[in-house]
Amino acid sequence: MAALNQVTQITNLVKQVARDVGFDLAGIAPVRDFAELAHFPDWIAAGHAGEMKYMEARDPRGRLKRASLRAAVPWAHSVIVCALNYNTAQPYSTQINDPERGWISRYAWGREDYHESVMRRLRVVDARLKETFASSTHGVPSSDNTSAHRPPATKGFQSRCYVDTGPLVERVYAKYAGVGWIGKNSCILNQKLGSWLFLGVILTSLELEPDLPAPDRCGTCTRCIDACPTDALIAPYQLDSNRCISYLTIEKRGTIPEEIRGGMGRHVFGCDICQDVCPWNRKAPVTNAPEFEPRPELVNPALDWLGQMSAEEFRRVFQGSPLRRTKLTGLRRNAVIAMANSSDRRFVPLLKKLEQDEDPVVAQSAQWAMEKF
Ligand code: B12
Ligand code: SF4
Ligand code: SF4
Repeated sequence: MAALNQVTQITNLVKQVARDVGFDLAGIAPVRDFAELAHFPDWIAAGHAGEMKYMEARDPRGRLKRASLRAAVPWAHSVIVCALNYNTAQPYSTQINDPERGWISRYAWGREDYHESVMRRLRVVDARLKETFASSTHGVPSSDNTSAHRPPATKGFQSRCYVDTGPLVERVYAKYAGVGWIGKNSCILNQKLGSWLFLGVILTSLELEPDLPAPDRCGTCTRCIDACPTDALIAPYQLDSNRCISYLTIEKRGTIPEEIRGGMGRHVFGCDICQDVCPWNRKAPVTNAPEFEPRPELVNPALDWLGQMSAEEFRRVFQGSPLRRTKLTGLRRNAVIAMANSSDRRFVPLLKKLEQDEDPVVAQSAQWAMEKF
């Protein structure tokens, strides 16, 4: 009973510290092979990860690491899932229609990359957990962690923080930590906060008190599936990355297949449509995190600015920003495709110039754009 009380105390403390450092939500999930994870190997086998080879990482026995955290990290017994709201008081992409301007996803308007914002907070929670564990009687102090007679959960303390890169499908663990349900657009939605949430996780060897999974509140709605311009949501809860504008504009290197370019509209980095149309985001509150304050030039940015950007300007403007991921080539390629999709003839002189660009990906995209004009 005494041990149970301590588990409750540590669990409550973890959640309190998570709130203190600015997380909007925090919950605990046990480490299990949840039913949703059975879909992961099928998703990989169907090629829905596109060129994101890191999604296919396998253990020495050939098992997909992300399909089973239990197998990939046997010492982990609980996952602390934290969520940080990044919504700001700006219009949705579906409310804006200026042919000269493109769209950068809502999550990338701030000064700092979310990996850093979330990780910084996770580390504080983790440090507090370590401190508390060291001074508590719950589990075995590290000097005694070689005992072979202890149950695994108390064999010394271990923990690990991840934002994106851990061997787990974060959204499945977020569901079982009660943070939100998995929507038909495959995003985590919270009843009060909507889906403009970043996730971060701490794996721990402690058996913390789990939360209840969040119930699915999508009901009969299919707005996200109907609104996706490239039909990337091939069925409820199933996304084919090869068709997703977010993947194409951020992760895909080289040229983008011609047949899908038309559906990309004026998106130059990421895509928010399947969240913009979601009724649960209609009244989504705004974030308290100062680093997500939008930089005005990135909200609905001018396409000619992005299309002509130099390497030096790219480095300066996007220092510390998530946009570094697409690199200068990717951003200019995307801007050229967006110019073609805008059908605004004012871009013709610039596109003619870009047809001769020294970057072959940009030049090829500009030639295609000119053919469209
Ligand atoms: C790879 C990746 C992508 C890829 C693939 C997306 C995807 N849906 O898988 C791309 C580049 C397209 C992408 C896009 C985006 N991403 Co992303 N991405 C990831 C990453 C690194 C892995 C996701 C993953 O494991 N996918 C594998 C597939 C199989 O998982 P899944 O789609 O979640 O599907 C599960 C369930 O839907 C489930 N399922 C549940 N019920 C049912 C029922 C049936 C019948 C079936 C078949 C399946 C099923 O099965 C799957 C699990 O096996 C995670 C971080 C992480 N480590 O988890 C971030 C993450 C999911 N991304 C995030 C974000 C913010 C985005 C974007 C919004 C960014 C943007 N604005 O452009 C978009 C959203 C697009 C979308 N609708 O999902 C956030 C999501 C936060 C949230 N509120 O949900 C995460 C968690 C990053 C983070 N740390 O905050 N992303
Ligand atoms: S992010 Fe855009 S392209 Fe990807 S599934 Fe959602 S609406 Fe479709
Ligand atoms: S738009 Fe509708 S179906 Fe899609 S995630 Fe939101 S509530 Fe669910």
